[in-house]
Amino acid sequence: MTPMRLTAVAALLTLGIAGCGGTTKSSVTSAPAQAPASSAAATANPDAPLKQGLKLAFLPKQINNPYMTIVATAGAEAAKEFQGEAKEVGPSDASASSQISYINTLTQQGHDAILISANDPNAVCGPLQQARTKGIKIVSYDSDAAPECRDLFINQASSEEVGRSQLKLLAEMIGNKGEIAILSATANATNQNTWIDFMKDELGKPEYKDMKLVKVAYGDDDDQKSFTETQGLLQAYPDLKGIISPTTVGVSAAARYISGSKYKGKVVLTGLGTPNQMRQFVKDETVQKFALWNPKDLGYLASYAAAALASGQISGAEGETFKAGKLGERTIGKNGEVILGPPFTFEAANIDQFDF
Ligand code: RAM
Repeated sequence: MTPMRLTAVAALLTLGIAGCGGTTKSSVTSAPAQAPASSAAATANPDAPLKQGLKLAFLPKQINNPYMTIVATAGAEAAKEFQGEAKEVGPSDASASSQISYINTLTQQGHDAILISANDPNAVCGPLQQARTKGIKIVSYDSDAAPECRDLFINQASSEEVGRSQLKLLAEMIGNKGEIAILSATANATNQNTWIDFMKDELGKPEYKDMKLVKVAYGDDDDQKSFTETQGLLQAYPDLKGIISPTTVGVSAAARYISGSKYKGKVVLTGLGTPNQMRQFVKDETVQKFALWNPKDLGYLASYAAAALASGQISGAEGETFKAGKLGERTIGKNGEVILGPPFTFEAANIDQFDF
């Protein structure tokens, strides 16, 4: 690894360690903040050692998404550090009910913890509750399940910060003027929907009065559908000035479409992408700037959180702390949420320093 790359990775790690206060949409807009249900609260012992031989299972939105693979692979590496193991299983599509049978199977197999990026906050709730009655700890990561169905949510960044900063990034590049559209993942995805609500809220500020959101389209985190939806947006809205795609699948498919079309150089695209998927589109100047966090750190942190829960170090209550290996000590915030750190903006000047 070159010194430059090391510095950049260190910077991303530091961003992760520094963390930032943040709120989920539910704690901002919806009524009573409810503590995650946990019967272990009274018995959590911060000095308990991490148990050895823990069996963790990552259940991503879908398995054929490079972002999800990076997260789960890093989670498995973390598990080795505490002499445990983590596997990844999951559906090939991100539809609302696609994870249910996997939760049921993992429950029967008797894992110590299930880590889930939920395709729908409520569809998975019953099966997750069922798992909890068997003593299995539930950690949502990336995309939350309904808070009453999990012990902890490991959020990659403050949801509010992600949503507002995505809108600001696009606004800067189009001079705060013109029609914009969003190309999202699935219509039920907790994370994208929360971010989009904050984008809309940001758009309501006076400085964006000359910008108009004309459409939210859904590519379902399917590469081909995202590609076709991008084409559809550009044809239906000829005055479109910018697109935000807050999904690694969506933004890379949209970039691929735009790079080979007459819209290249005319329509600004930004969103959340992995540097490896976006590099060629930054190099060919289809995309100037996009954002993300370090997905490896997300998987690593989620594994340590699951181990701390399964070892009785924490119960999921606000204010509890646990040690997350090289990421240091972490504190549980409101609604059982632990935040990894702020998003990071990638562009031509820094993209070659990253390899994920
Ligand atoms: C996709 C998924 C994931 C999201 C990233 C940014 O890979 O939708 O849930 O967090 O994009």
